[in-house]
Amino acid sequence: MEEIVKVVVDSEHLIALTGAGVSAESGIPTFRGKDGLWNRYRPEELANPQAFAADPEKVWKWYAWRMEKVFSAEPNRAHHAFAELERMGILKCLITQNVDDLHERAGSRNIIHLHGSLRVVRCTSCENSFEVEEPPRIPPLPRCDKCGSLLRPGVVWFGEMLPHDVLDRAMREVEKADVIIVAGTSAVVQPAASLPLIVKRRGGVIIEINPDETPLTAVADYSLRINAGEMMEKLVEPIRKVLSLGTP
Ligand code: BV8
Ligand code: ZN
Repeated sequence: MEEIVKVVVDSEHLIALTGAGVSAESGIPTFRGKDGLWNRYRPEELANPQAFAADPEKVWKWYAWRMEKVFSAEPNRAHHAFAELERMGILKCLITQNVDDLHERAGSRNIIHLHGSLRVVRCTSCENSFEVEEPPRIPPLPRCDKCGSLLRPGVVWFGEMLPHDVLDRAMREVEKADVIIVAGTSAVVQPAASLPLIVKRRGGVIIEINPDETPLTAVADYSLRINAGEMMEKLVEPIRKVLSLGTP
């Protein structure tokens, strides 16, 4: 633990990559875990453009259900710890694969949403895109008030490119990073899963936090079989001491 605290405190440009596991303690189901979303649904059926074109109501009902869960969930200690590390000036950027807004609601500011956000709804035809407080009631299918086309969730589906500006920002961060904390991800979805490898290839350090092993475990410098909330909470205290910051 002390070694990890030292690596984190001595880092020049520490970044984090988070996945669904950091929201698990907030009651948001993960994708590939035992109670994962993909166990009941197949991503091919729902989280891709073909599925939406084939049956927009089914896909929208699934997203409205996920939006309901996320909008009524609370950030957990993992989200709060990441926000605290940013406030301390230790965490420079938080790259997340998650489409929930729990990092924002915990106070994180410098966040890159690789896969979009359930808070965003956008038009399938024109540039219209906006944030929502509530999930849409389905049916009827939500339509754009500018052009009348179908609206869709503001997330990146499988087979869709990540917005280039988002990927550019994430690449710039991994080019600068000397340490990356990878928490709560099964590290299988591309291109997100390649980001920690770029840090590694440049001589950086990977700290993985996950109760299970992942494809990243073999290359991580530290791989901790522990829940993100527990580990992140354990990290913040000693770091605050080392930085001799008083209690907040
Ligand atoms: C793209 C938004 C170019 C939607 C998501 C074959 C080989 C390689 C790649 C591909 C391939 N075939 C297709 C591809 C490309 C594909 C891909 O990577 N597929 C994978 C599955 C093989 N990628 C894409 O399509 C991407 N686009 O590549 O564009 C292109 C263009 C055309 C054709 C081809 C390529 C787009 C990817 C984005 C997809 N959208 N989400 C939505 O959410 O509805 S991805 C989805 O998975 C979520 O966003 C999620 O964030 C992401 C990753 O999942 P995780 O976050 O890792 O969650 P998971 O459940 O998997 O794991 C949770 C982990 O937490 C577990 O390890 C568990 O142990 C751990 N955990 C549990 N509790 C805790 C915990 N950890 C800590 N604490 C706890 N308490
Ligand atoms: Zn429109």
